Amino acid sequence: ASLPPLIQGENVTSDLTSSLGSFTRAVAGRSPESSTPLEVWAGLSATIVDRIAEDWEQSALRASAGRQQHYFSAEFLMGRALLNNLTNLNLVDDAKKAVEAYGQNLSDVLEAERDAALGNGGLGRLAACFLDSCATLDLPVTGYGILYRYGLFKQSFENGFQHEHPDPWMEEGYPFVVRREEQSRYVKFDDMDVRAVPYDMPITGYGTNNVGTLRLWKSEPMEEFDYDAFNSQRFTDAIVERERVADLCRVLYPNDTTYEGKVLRVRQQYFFVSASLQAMVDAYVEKHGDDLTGFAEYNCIQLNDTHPVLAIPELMRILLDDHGMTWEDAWEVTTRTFAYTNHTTLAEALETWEYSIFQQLFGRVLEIVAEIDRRFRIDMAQRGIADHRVDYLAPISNGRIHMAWIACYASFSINGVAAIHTNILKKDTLQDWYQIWPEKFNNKTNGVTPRRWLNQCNPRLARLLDKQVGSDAWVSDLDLLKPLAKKVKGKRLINELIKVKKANKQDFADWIEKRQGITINPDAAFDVQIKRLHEYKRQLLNAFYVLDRYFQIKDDPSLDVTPSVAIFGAKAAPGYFRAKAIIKLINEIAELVNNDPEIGDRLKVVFIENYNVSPAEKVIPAADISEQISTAGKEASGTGNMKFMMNGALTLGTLDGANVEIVDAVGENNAYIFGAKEEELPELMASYDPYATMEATPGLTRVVNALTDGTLNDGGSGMFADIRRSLLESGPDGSDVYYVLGDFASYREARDRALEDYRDEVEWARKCWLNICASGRFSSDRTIRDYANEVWHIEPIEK
Ligand code: 26Y
Repeated sequence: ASLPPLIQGENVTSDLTSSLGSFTRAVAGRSPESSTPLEVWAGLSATIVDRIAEDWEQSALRASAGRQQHYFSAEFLMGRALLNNLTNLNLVDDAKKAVEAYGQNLSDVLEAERDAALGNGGLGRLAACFLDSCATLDLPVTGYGILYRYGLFKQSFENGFQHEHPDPWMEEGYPFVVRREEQSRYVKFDDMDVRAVPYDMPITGYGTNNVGTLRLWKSEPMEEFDYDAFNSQRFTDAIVERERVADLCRVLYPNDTTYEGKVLRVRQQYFFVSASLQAMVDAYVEKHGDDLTGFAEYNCIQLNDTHPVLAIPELMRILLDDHGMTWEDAWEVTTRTFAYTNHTTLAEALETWEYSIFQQLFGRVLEIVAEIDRRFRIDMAQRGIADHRVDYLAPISNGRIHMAWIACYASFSINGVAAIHTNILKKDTLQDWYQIWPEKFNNKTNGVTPRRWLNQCNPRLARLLDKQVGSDAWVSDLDLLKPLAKKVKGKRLINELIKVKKANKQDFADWIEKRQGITINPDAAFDVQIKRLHEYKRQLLNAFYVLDRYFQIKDDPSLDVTPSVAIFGAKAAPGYFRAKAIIKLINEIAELVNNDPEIGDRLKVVFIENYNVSPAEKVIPAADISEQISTAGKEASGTGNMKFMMNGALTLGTLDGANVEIVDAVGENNAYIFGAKEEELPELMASYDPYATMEATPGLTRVVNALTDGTLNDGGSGMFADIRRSLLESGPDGSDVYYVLGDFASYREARDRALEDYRDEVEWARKCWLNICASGRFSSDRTIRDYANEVWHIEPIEK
């Protein structure tokens, strides 16, 4: 059910119109009529914060009355906020009228907003979806992270190469965070003291007046004026010192999956967990007095991967040093407070820090980690665990601190993010821990919020679902779509679905034409792969298919194939050479294919520049085929796969991550599954000869040779030869470890079959409908309910 407006009918509009006028004049210093869309955005956003302020205050009060959950994450990939809030407050129509009253246009105003890109990809976006679900479900949950001054870099293509540019996302002002000066805390490092100032963002829910909080910490100098320093020759030193402190939060590290032991990064991690824990402990003391033995009855902390794991020794430090607890009591509290989510099986993503870094930054925390290590070794010896195993699992070994091991030891819950991923953790990545503490392990398959990823981004489909369900209740209860599956034979319904998809595709075609000057045919099949660029995600496999199809049409210019558009969106970590090579390769293939008149509409390639949350909201509703083609066992879950399913695109994928559960939900006939399975790969790889495989697969040699035979030009960078080497050469950096050539034939067969099936418009749309109706279990509401009931043990707050 939707939220009743605070004031009914016309009053809401006129009220909103007048506050929009006031707030816009306040931020822009001129009338809304002559303001830019960005200024009207700022005015409207401030209007919204003004409207929710009281509910926000009340919600925080109610939440603090009982047991609370705290979500610690170095990343929150929020995207845009205004439309999300307008929708939740049921104010979209009124806002439209208010904006129009000043001769402005709501969609221009909404498009003026910048994405809050405080995250790299899946892990950060998951945190954002979780906050949305927590607010909607009235759960007492607060998010804690870092207010990065620069979000994830902006990507441009120059000559087909990726270039990175800074993203000063809040430099023109950002109304959705409120500075809470009085909630500041001090964070001490051995070489500097820092003031942590929280900026709180309200998180509205759908159909509720509960408003949650995302608390983002900003680092500032301890004192506004260090008079001694400023009144002496040390003036400039003092200024430099101020900047060093502000540097701490300056930038989001753009690596996912490749770990780098950067001192600044560990500083960021300690900074935000220390400030957050201090605030939590202070709040507890204020309510319950300074005996902290009951802390874990009222507080639970979910660690989003290992990035916030320093919270474990830091809570120990606070309990021991600031509150005089014994080690045993403090450890008891700590081990009942933390729960840990793992997001990867890739070895290169596991965080380990050099001992010397801890020594330099926080000697006391290191002492505590060393004591945890000492007691861990005794504990293990008593359990009869062999010395070499103990050494491998210990918090400190080989001069390094192992964050995942600290997390596994101290947390009462350890979870993976899809069924297959949790199983891999148990049998492989974390097998020793599983043997010792099987009861800690549980699975929480990821989910995505149907508010942003269906209701907001795909209004046409949303209104069709309203009609079928009889209300908008599905928006906060996605399982209501399940019984609609039986309507799949209804001709009228399926025709409406076809119309919805067509209109969405036309919108996307218009958008990309305007944005990048590429013309695409909206009747072609839109085949979409959008995600970070990584070898394991195998954008290369997709690119090879495109190249192969290109050669096939060149061989036989009259070839009758289903017209398709291969759409990519991906950023590569700035230091990840091979990922950047694959971006250049796709851009070169696009150049070749799109400019060949003989190819025409049969094949087009689009690379969405600067892919982010907002472009995702444009392309997902328009997609026909969802590319989820990682090497089996490598993608922990994936969440894009779920967004596509919800919007009626069919999965073309391997049995990896949550794809396994998607196929399970929708049935094999309604997805296109290919490739080696996770359990088959070890044996396949043992005898794998990529060169022989290439030669034995028709057409594949020509594709691989195109990398170096002059067909494609890497601008003299040597990048394409490097890609070829990674596939064909033996040795640790070669041998096609992601099995691209091995899966090619099976992938081509499945994609061909999907494109063939696409020709039967009605049959295809039926499969789409079944996907939409089966997507309920991939709502993050389901995921959050499971966390709340099985791990967090929290209840919706009383209103
Ligand atoms: C340590 C640092 C280099 C680092 C920074 C970011 C390591 C990892 C990450 C981000 C990882 C990430 O986004 N993982 C993805 O998490 C999603 C949400 O659970 C999964 O769906 C997806 O499979 C996984 O790759």
